[in-house]
Amino acid sequence: MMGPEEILLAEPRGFCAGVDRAIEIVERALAKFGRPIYVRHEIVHNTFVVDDLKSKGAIFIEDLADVPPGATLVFSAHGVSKAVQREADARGFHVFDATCPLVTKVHVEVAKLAKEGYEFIMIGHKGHPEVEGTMGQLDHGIHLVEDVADVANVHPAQTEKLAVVTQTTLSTDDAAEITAAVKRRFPTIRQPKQQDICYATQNRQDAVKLMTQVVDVLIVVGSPTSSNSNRLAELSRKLGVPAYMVDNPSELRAEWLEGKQRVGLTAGASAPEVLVQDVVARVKALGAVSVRKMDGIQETVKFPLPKGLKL
Ligand code: 2E6
Ligand code: F3S
Repeated sequence: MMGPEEILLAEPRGFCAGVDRAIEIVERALAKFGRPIYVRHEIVHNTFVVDDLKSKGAIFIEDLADVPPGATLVFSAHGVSKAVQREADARGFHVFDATCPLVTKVHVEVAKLAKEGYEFIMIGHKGHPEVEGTMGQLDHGIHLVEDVADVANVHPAQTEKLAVVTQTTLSTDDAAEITAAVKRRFPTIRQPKQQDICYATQNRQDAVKLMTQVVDVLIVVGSPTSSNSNRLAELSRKLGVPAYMVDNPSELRAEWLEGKQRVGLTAGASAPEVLVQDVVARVKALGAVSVRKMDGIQETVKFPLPKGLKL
């Protein structure tokens, strides 16, 4: 059976501005305050990133009860609920908030409209920390729908003031379909001026769409917990191209590439480029001779660091 001949790299792929910033916050906190630095939840959903920061002195916890008094604490890029924020304040931790500014934007919108009397339909994945954080901006009046079927089962207290919000890393196609169902049930519902799905999610999914027209198989570098990475593999499969996720290059299996000439390679927004390059080396070792970058848009988004960590 023939092995791979060509590798096509998706553009854009890998780190987004929110992930860059979140990792930088932990690194700078370590440099400025010394180890340990406590981080609530994986700073981003990537095993390599988390292990690297652990080796530098970060301690990852889920429960604030595991943070000693007086410690420095970083909130992950996915954001936190008001309850978590309050608890951290009450315990007097020195907090740095690595919530992606595009997640914070959704939190701010929810808080603002809630003051005006709005209730919300949130489209997202139950149990995901971003969904917990966004829903936890309010103590009531925010109703989660995960799919079109859920839309029939939400029961807001009133329908005059309703707004829709979403998780930032959804499948753009699924979100459009669910939003359409929400609008059919609540025709006057208010939508955000600009969608909540972030630029990085949109761009990585657009790149995979283009790529599936020319590749025989897609490899996605990303951890199993990463929502945006999972959406890339899922999209490829939906478009008829087999896709596999690898958390690290050793997970790549030769049989996935048997009989596949062109191998597409992309990475979720939390997956480091070193892992992509290691996968390239492995696919080359299996026979690929050329590596080509797809054309794609160049991302220039950059977010400032929080006060107290700037150089
Ligand atoms: C924060 C918000 C959105 O699982 P998900 O895709 O949300 O998270 P990561 O850590 O894989 O990606 C970055 C991110 C952080 N996305
Ligand atoms: Fe932010 Fe989107 Fe990245 S919400 S952390 S820019 S995937």
